[in-house]
Amino acid sequence: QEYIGLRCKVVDWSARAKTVISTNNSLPSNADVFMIPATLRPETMYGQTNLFVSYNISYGIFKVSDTVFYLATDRAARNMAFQGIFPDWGSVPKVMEIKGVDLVGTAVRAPLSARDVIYVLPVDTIKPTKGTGVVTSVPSDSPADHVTTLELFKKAAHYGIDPQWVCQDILPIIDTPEYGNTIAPTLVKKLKINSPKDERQLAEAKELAYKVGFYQGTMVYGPFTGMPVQEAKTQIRQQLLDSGDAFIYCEPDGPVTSRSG
Ligand code: ZZB
Repeated sequence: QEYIGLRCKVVDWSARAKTVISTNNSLPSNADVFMIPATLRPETMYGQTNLFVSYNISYGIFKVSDTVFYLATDRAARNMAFQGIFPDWGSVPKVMEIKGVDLVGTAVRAPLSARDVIYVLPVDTIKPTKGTGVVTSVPSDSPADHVTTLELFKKAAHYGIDPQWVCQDILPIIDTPEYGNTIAPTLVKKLKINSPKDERQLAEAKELAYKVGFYQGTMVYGPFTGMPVQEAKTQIRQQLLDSGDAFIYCEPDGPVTSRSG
């Protein structure tokens, strides 16, 4: 599987992250730390509203250069070590660990997002065996992201988050003949999905959203407005790679069950 890893620069750590980082004392004071969501949909990056991390995952911060550090799971870093992303091929330059729960409320700048800064929120649907364990939320085009956003806002107190961190914007990015210009909310209504726990319907909605967006979608936001998604996807991906805002991150095939956290 070939993802792109998006470099989302931390602009303000959550209070808990600040404590963990200063106690740990192994990041230089001038460090730029980037959280790295893995995505297959670069064309939707304009509509990013939040980053999701898992409560239960412990993340690593890895050294890329004297001042640049990436945040992802250990598993993702082990893969990155063999893709020329870190300085020494095959070695994992781990500097410190931080739990997902401590990252919640951190503000990041996400490349291409229409929002200036977006906030990190906790979810429990992230699979530790896929991607980087960090997910960027696009509620206009990802049904799961849309229902998760609604749930987090509705039950902010329960999840221990400030409702102001939940970005409720749904920006039209892709227009489709059948499902309009915000495909995820349309599908969520149509399939009567009420909660992030409706796994079966969400899987169906996800597949439909992928297919319809890719084959029938036209961009309605950004410099590629009017272009079919099939063409714009390649161009936006290339633009992100050329600007250095993203890099290619691949995962080997094979049973994920044989590899641990
Ligand atoms: C932004 C985005 C926008 C995504 C969209 C999807 C959609 P797949 O096809 O199953 O490989 N993702 C990445 N890592 C994880 C993880 N560890 N656990 C759970 N979800 C994860 O899924 C790849 C997509 O799943 C990635 O692309 C990421 O969300 C999420 F409009 O990034 B995506 C209809 C989907 N639309």
